[in-house]
Amino acid sequence: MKTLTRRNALKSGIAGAGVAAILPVAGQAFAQEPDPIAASLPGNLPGRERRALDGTWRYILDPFDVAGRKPTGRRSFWQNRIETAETGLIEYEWSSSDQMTIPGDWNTAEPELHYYEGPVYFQREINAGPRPGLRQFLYFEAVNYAATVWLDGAEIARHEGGFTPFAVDITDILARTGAGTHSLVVRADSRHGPETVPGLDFDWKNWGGITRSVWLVEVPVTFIQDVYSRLEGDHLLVDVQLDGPSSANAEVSIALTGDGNASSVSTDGEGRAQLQFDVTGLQRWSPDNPQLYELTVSTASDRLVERIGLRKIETRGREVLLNGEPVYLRGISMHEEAFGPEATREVSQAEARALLAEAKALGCNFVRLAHYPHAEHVARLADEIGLMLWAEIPVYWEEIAYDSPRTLALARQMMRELVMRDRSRASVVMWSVANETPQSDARTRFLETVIADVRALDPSRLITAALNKNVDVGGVRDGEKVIEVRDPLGASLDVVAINQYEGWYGERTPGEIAQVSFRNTYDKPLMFSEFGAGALYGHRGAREERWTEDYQAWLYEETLKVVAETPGCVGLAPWLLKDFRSPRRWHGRFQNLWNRKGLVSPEGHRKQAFFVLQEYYRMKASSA
Ligand code: GCB
Repeated sequence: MKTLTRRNALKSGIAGAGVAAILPVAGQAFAQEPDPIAASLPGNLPGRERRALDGTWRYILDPFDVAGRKPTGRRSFWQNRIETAETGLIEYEWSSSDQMTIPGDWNTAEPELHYYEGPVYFQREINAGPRPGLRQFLYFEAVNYAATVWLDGAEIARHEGGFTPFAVDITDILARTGAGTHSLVVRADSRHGPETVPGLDFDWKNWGGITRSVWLVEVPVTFIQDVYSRLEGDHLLVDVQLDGPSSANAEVSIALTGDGNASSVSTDGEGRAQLQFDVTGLQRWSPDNPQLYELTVSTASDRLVERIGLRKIETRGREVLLNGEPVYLRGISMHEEAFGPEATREVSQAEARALLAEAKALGCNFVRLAHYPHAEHVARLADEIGLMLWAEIPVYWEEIAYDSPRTLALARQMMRELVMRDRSRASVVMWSVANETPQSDARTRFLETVIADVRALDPSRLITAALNKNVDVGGVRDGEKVIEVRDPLGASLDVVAINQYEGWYGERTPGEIAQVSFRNTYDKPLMFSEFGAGALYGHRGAREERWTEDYQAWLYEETLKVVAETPGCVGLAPWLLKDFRSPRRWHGRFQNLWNRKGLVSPEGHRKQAFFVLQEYYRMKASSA
């Protein structure tokens, strides 16, 4: 167990920020303030020796949070069983508890947990022991929302944030406890509170549990903790960070397939090295040509292979340039939910591929991953099949405590965990710091702090946020309604993005959308990060009738005309690819606790609006 030091925080990339890697969890979710526990997160997980701890776990539900509130005696679920000495009464024992498959959300796994929000304890046994010359980490890809981890009854980690990974170094523990069977217990608490991220109100289902894979990862004692590569002109810059006792002044070498030249350099006293390659003759990555190269990083004790794409993303005035050429973002927004009548939070590689393939079929070159970090394999798949991505943290709507230092630290931590995980993915072209946040000084300061972190961690990508179109409504000009984008946050963004729902929320019908025009007051690219309408698949009728596919298609037709005419508009990511579960969608006939703004139904049936957008994208692609 390691306590977070300032050095760890610096090493992990935010110079001077002093952000704890693993934060205390909000009062709502935990009774006592836990000690922060941290470990270096081994980056580039798929390139590592690792054993999945997925499969059957036991679980115990604690709906009244008795163990969290009074963590003693009879409800110490981190023990294997509790037996009262005097009476011999067994209060619980893991070996007779219910079973659940991990990864997965409990809402899908058990019908009676469909809307459960609260703590659940999970347990499984792992076979492990000391491994000479190696360090071992327990690595959690995601636990929603707050996690506490115990090994053989001892607490070893806490983490808050339902969508980013965390790891704990268990080398020393295994050295003490020895080889054999160890009991691993995880408490997942899916409740949100006034200071959590997201806060108490959000438009998606709060899928709880160990929602992504758990791994036992092995690395050499001194290992390559992080590799960050990016294009600078015709050079590939590669930053390498070693971790371990022999990190300083160690030789690091790098090779790239297709290049033939290897280069090597020594790390500095902090275990850091930067290497450069001339990649003039190599192909550039793009959605049309998703060429990947193998980057091999080696040290005396470690070797890591990363598949990377070479591409440059930047802005010039009101344009976005991909590899120096203006690009139009033919996008769609998407939640992380698998196809199927039930939907699930756990999206396997195959399911992610199916979702991205549908976006490709729509004619997209861009996907907005809303509203939180999606699984790591999504960006890797997008690298491979050729899609640009927008990646976002769930600073969402107004119920975020913009004045709270705790909430700010949490948002910074989430952003850092996301950026560190994905900053070598060519597909990721934009980081989004927020969605539809209310304008206030506190909000703007909060987000500017997050933005400054992102610029320090990754100067090679664009920064955006989905602004609320209610930013400002300009006056009526020549019978036109001009909506001006003036949110002060725009000053700190590279790409100004707006969500607008003309024709759905508000007074106008789709037929009146043409009366509206949008103007960006910033000399920067503008994109429409959302628009849309609810439609129940198969419900057909007059186009004026809400909830029909016809209404949705009409709204798309009319909105696309306005989008096409908006000056400086670099693209769009309408809301959204597939219908998704949302408990705040109450219409009994049309919604039934689903948000129906998908272009395809939960089972993947295409609605009429799919074809309208597909046609627009065909036209845009052929005129590019
Ligand atoms: C929005 C939100 C999105 C919602 C959508 C809707 O503006 O960003 O999360 O799901 O509207 O359907 O109302």
